[in-house]
Amino acid sequence: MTSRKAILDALASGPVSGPALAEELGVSRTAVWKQVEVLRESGFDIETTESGYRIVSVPDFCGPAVEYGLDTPYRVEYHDAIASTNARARELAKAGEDRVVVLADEQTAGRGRLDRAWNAPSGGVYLSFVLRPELAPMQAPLLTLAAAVATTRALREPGVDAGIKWPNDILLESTGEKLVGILTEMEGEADRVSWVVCGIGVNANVDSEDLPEGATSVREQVGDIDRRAFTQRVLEGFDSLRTNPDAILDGWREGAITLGQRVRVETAQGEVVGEALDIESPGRLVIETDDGTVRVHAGDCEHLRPV
Ligand code: BT5
Repeated sequence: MTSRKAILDALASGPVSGPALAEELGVSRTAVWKQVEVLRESGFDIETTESGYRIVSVPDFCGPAVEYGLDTPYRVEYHDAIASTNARARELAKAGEDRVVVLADEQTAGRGRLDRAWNAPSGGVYLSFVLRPELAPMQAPLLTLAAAVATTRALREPGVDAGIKWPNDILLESTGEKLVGILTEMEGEADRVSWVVCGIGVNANVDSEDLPEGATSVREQVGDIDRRAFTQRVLEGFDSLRTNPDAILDGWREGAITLGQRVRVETAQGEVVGEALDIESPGRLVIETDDGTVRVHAGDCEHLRPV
């Protein structure tokens, strides 16, 4: 754990003196003082009282703000603007990092799947986490499903009518407009993932004029949200799911709008049309077609009206 996160954790439960902090964390008093100054510079209002340092207020949206009170051990690297949080997360992954989240207010070269572009104006939540899970590469799609489930739950909390379209787009249930895109990248051997980067782009506090056609934002639906709390819910929700495939699949079924729908899926092997029946590990969609049951692993999915 970074000393910044350790200090934030210690201060979360009330005032602590500099010497007590230094002793608890096994660092010098000067190191504590320096970290407190860094936190002040990033926008924390920290009072020095008789009983020690006390956090009076937390900045809106930055790395330490998301780390403060976060109930899962991630380091958060925040950027006001960056080309792509996934690109930065890949660099960190290649350098051996684990459990880091790259978070940004704006991306200037956000990426979708298949080299498509992702519009990422200021006010969104763009995050990519780096993990080194004990996982076979074949199982990695489960992590993407877990990210979709956690993000959908976090969106439903403030009342956004969000649902998951297979495999991992999050749409407004009533209109089908897109709210969130997810892009997972990984590197590994045949039997073992070396790292996974899972990127989530949420149209949060942005105007829909700044988004492509067919997209909507949280602002447009329910007004602005607290992006700090939202990011924390996503990270905590993801972490509580990610090692439990049954919970991921149940959560996905509960959040999905694709099941029970007539769909057309473009796969590398051709088009599959039929009724989406279920999801199976690690993310296969089970489709009832005129020629029997077909299972698809990947592809672009379109919801069709019932015929
Ligand atoms: C996705 O791709 O939906 C995955 C997007 C992942 C973005 C995140 S942001 C954090 C991290 N860092 C990155 O650089 N990327 C990840 P795909 O299914 O290929 O959808 C892309 C298509 O969605 C585009 O071709 C547009 O039609 C549309 N689109 C682009 N920007 C959008 C937006 N902000 N909201 C809704 N739709 C958008």
